Amino acid sequence: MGLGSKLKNLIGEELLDDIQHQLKEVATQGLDRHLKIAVTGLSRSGKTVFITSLVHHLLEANQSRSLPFFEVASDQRIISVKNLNSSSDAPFPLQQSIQSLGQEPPSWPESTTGLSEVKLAIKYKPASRLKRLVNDTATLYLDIIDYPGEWLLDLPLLHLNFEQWCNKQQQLFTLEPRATLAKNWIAAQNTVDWCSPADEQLLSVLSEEYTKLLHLLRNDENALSMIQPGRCVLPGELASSPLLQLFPILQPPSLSSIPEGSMYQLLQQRYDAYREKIVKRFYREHFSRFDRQVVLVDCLKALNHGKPCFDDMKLALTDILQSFNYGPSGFLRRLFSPRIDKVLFASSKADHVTANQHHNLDKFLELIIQDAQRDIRFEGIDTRCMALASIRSTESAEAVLDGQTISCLKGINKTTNETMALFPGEVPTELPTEQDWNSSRFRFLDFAPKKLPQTDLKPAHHIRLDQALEYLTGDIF
Ligand SMILES: Nc1nc2c(ncn2[C@@H]2O[C@H](COP(=O)(O)OP(=O)(O)OP(=O)(O)O)[C@@H](O)[C@H]2O)c(=O)[nH]1
Ligand SMILES: [Mg+2]
Repeated sequence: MGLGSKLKNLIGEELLDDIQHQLKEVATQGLDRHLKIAVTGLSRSGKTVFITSLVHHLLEANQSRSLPFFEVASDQRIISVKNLNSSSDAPFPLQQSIQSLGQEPPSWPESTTGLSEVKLAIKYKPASRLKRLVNDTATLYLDIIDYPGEWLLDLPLLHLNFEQWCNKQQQLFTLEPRATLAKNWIAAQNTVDWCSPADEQLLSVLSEEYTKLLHLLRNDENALSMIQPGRCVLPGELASSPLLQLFPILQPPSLSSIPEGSMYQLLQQRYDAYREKIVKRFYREHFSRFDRQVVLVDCLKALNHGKPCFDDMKLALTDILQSFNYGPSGFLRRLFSPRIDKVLFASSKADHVTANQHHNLDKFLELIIQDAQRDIRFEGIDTRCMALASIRSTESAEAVLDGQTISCLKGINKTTNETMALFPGEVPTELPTEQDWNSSRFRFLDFAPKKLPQTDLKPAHHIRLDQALEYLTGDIF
């Protein structure tokens, strides 16, 4: 009997396979690993706060006990975590964000206007005895990037040509409140002959008006998500570039061929250049080769702003996630070949509801991302939905109403700065009815942050951040 068969008899086939697999992994890769996590989310969904909190907790993970469900930390196997940001061209403003959350009074970090990255080296003791035979310690190099949520909406443009994009936008602009808000802009568009020679002056005026319209659609009152092209509202280093003088034609002429030098052709060329030079470059440089993804969704915003906001958010997220298209034949895979194997859908700001509503929040999140999630699962990628708060800003409280004890929240109102206790209401687990949408039933308040200490972090400073980390990275340690 050969050695292999003897071992198989001794320890069983499954265990032997597992050992062989681990040895092979160690032999081919060593113990150190690189992991790139893509943090995805529409604007104001909580990406920067998530990254700040995650990194802050990780940097303290060898001494604080703030991540009980993150096994490598709770087993006290983290030796040290180092911030490698000094080697980066565009370092994530971690100290600035931590300081704004730790000052008196604390404030949320500013909305992101450009790209930045975090690089961490996490040195730890491997859980597997076998791996420890090879080496006592191992290092996980973790890369995360932060960018304005608006830029994410450009991703779906990569697989639409100008004509297809115009058609999609035309349908979108028939929906309310978009149709009414865009009335003047649509009327101005309709007076233009798109086959006439390009008039740069006119295009500049129309694109300026279009940018103003996009700002109106996404403001706090209208809260729409499907804002394209994203760089028109957040240009970053491209401010005043002619590439951004771009908008869809809502009544495109029926053309067998596009007249040379026409208005139509110029817009089409700008659209193509925008896709090639800006969108494709951004995704090639920053979204290629990521391994895992977090999709942050502000479900409570969708509930607060009613059905048009919910529908628009659902559409935007589905479009974005379908564009990531995780399957082998997906267009992103063909372009950039990411190797993604796990996607965490997280409903951010779970501290805006009472703990007994977290399960509902998970369910409601599923309603928003169900189409995208189905596609991703179909490709064999592991997904999970989870409600979390990167920085917990409220405390649980109880109140007695008509002899009944009800769960409440205590926190500081973000707008008025007043401390208040309130019953925030229930999160539905099914799609609200027309009546529910119209009843103004959902009014979840935004809270100011609670002061975040520089050291001595506690589990009470977040909700489920540790579970998110365990899901995203736990298998590596
Ligand atoms: N209570 C609470 N509020 C949060 C939390 N995370 C984010 N917020 C709120 O959401 C706002 C937006 O969070 P950001 O992290 O800046 O969102 P973002 O996705 O980076 O936004 P852009 O940079 O504009 O794309 C914050 O200013 C807070 O008001 C959280 O964990 N708890
Ligand atoms: Mg941000």
